[in-house]
Amino acid sequence: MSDTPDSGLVQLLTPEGERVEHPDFSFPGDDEMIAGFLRDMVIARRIDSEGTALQRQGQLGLWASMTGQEAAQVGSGRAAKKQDYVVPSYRETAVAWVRGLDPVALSAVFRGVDLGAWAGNDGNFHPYTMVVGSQALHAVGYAMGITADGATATGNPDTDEAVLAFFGDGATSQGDVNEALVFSSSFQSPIVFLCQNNQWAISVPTTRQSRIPIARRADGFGMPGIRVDGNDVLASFAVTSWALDRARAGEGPAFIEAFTYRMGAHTTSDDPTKYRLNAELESWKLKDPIERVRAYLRRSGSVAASFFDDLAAQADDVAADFRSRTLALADPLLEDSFDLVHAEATEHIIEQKAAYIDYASSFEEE
Ligand SMILES: Cc1ncc(C[n+]2csc(CCOP(=O)(O)OP(=O)(O)O)c2C)c(N)n1
Repeated sequence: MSDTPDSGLVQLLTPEGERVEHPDFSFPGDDEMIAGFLRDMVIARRIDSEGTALQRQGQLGLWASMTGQEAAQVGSGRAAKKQDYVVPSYRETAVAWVRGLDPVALSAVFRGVDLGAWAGNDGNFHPYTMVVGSQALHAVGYAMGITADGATATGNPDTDEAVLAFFGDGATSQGDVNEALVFSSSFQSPIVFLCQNNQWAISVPTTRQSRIPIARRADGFGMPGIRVDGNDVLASFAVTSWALDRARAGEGPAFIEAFTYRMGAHTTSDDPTKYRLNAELESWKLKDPIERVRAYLRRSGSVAASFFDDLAAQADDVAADFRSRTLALADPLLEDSFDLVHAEATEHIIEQKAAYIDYASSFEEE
């Protein structure tokens, strides 16, 4: 692998929407599956733009947009099986969508009305983690637990479990992520690390974080490191499927660098025009993950002419529902947060909850 920024990428669908061969990876699905990927990506982008609009209208405190990263998220998310456990960071809107999480669970967090976030068993999708990179350690701990439970490497690919953990390029500079990589390798845990290299850690470019392609760091931890074109949903699916299959089979962890681009701001609190050149954004627009699949399906003729308009209408419906239910979210009851601390409340937690309710009701009497 050479060291130029976008070298060595696994690609199966070009920006022009043409299928290409790769010596090691191939996409196993048909055009119906590809149309399903497009559906996921279009709807996720629509949820994303609605989330940004809701924040701009003062309805959310913050929103972390993932526009531009749909292929990395849908391809890898769809590669995870139902029994796998998925650990996101905080901008995995499209992964949440493909795991079946209600998008309102995301807006509730960013509206500040959800104290504990969704339970991890909703779509086997762990709650968002705002502390950069810390979830990599939680994910490895979970993967070690899967091994301890004997829930993996039994030889049954329909039930064997693995973990798929997401983080950004900037997170690879965190100690937590490096510790997670060491531990997973030492214990050959069933985990796949999915680094979405969206080129920027807020205002710090990847090139300042790592002097070599990030995937090459995997060598030092003793696991395979693969760079995939993160704007290519077919390649993202193929590479992540391969890595998860080997993790479930007991062959240890793998590291995937999905080379992609955050088209919008880091979050709604950020202004990327302060540090990013417009020419860079324009060049990445030509690699838009959605447009290349649209181009492929148009050319292949495998979907009806009405497919694209119907999909846009469907995405608008999802967004309208997302908006109305977000606006209707109730304020949380603080006492509910006690119920989410442990699977079964301890005596101490029960006491604390009762004391809190007692304390809170003392104000109502005033
Ligand atoms: C431990 C920690 N340090 C700093 C921050 C502030 N912060 C939030 S996001 C971010 C950049 C993360 O960039 P990257 O890992 O590339 O992920 P991306 O946001 O691009 O998806 C930083 C520094 C934080 N949330 N947690």
